[in-house]
Amino acid sequence: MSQRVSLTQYLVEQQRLHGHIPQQLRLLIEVVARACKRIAISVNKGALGDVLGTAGSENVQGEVQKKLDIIANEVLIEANEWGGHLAAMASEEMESIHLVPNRFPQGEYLLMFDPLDGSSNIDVNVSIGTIFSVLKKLDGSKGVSEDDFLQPGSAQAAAGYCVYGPQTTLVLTVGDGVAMFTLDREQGSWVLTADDVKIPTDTKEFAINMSNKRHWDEPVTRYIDECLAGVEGPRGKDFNMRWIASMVADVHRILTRGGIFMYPWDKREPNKAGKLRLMYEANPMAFLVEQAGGAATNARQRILDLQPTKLHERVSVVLGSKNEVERVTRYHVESDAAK
Ligand code: P6P
Repeated sequence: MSQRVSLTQYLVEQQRLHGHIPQQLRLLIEVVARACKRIAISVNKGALGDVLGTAGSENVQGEVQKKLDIIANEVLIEANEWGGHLAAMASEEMESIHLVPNRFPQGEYLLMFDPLDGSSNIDVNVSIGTIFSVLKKLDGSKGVSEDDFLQPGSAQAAAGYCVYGPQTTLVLTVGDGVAMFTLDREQGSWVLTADDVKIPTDTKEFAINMSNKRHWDEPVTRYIDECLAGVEGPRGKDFNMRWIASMVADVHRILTRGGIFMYPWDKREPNKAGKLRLMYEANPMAFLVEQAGGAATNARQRILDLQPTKLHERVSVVLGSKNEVERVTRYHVESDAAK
């Protein structure tokens, strides 16, 4: 990519070419991108800043909050409150929605985020990230309530993540393909480094937490055992495994070179559909993956078709290279039909 294209130039060009990035959405994306730059500064401080370790509190998920979870959440709230593009926000770190205070102009968009995904990796210097999803407020709805957020992932206006790794990279879709922007630290600007990102339809690389194997449902065990059987087995090829325990990093690898990511339902907590959250993890990642030619299901249905019933709803996730996701989904459908 010869000529450097900034995030703003990219968004203006997308608006000129495709006309579906209204001013408010463009401002929203640029504000979120600026907040991610601010979070990256805190992440990169590590032990040199007061950002490592736990905050001594739990979030609505019952998870111990890391200091950076809270810092990142506050950065996103403060950055997005005043611009006039939002009506409300929702976060993995907050039990209920956060309304834009009346002293600020009210916008028409709803922003959801996991401010710092992969927190268990913070203290060991492994890639982590921020995930965000954008919806429009339902037409004609008076005020804003949690119900306004309960829209299927197919309604998203935009989605993306920022991965804080060897590079700080913002990955974005507004419904017309996937683009990647690398942070130029000297200039402090986002530079377009990949557009029209495509996930290969086949892969030899799977990502799953193997330590949960004894808890999996039969179709998951069948699929992974076939991968492990390698070239002598039914797949006729050897597979590699990766598990970073940071969804953002695993998805970034899949967007970059293909693969399949699975966090399926398992017997440990049978009443929970899965570990990952639908509104601000599965939906934005599913939007990105589909826009890059991949697939994303809950092992039976397309994730973007799921009708949410509550803000912090959990879901089983199978996403990545289309042919592999379809195979896993088929195994679940066949298993259900045989019951
Ligand atoms: P486990 C991080 O906590 C996260 O929500 C995802 O980013 C990641 O894929 C998953 O949980 C890791 O879960 O059970 O392997 O620690």
